[in-house]
Amino acid sequence: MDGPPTSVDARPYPYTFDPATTALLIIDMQRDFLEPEGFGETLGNDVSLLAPVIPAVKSLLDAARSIGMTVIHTREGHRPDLTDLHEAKRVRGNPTLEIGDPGPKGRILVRGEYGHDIIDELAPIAGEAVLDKPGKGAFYATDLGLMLAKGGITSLIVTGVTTEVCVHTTVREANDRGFECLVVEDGTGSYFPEFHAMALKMISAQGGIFGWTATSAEILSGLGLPTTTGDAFAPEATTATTDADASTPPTPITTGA
Ligand code: TIU
Repeated sequence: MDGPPTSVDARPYPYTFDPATTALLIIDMQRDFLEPEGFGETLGNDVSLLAPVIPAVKSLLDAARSIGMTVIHTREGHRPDLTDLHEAKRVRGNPTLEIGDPGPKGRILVRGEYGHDIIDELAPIAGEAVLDKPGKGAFYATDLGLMLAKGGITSLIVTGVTTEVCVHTTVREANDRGFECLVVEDGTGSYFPEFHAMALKMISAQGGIFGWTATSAEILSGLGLPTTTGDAFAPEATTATTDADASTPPTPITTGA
């Protein structure tokens, strides 16, 4: 990954970074949020709205793997004994099933359950960190800051769900810790399209108050990697690649042990 810094067309102006000191941060692409009968659905959401995010995240995951860029997957969830679950979070939203209740895909938002894990399309492979977090932000009650410092990471390319909740919280946390953040427009998504659009605007407004936004195609182009489409806003048409590596078991990082 030696060479001049990478420059990506972005909002509010081009984002310049070194892939060697950048991590692809994939926020909470879990069955509990993207598939029926999980946490997202218990909150009353139409989880099918998040499916269009998957190809863009996959294209960046494949790109990061191909150039050896650091990849960190996060998962929102709780210990089986729920000792890390605030009462306020448990009852909030009057869900049809509460966190910890048994559901068709296992206990809702509990670590180790099928529904809590990352969707098959984006399954981590060996060498990629999997960071379990009890809150919305990826820095809260985790060792993410320590991991990034140890890896010499100063810049984050942020993808995942949902834009205005866990992605935004994490980007705000990252800003206050001195990280540069590029949020992927088609690689993030919300149950509320209007919140997604506004959340992206909030990041790049005021000269980039929280960072930058760009499409997955713009990032791939900046990295000198091929995209299958010239239409930056068509995530379903971005590069599809093999899932051959997806069966390799991940290296879980359990925080707060
Ligand atoms: N409900 C919602 O939009 N999001 C979450 O609860 N967590 C994440 O965003 N990951």
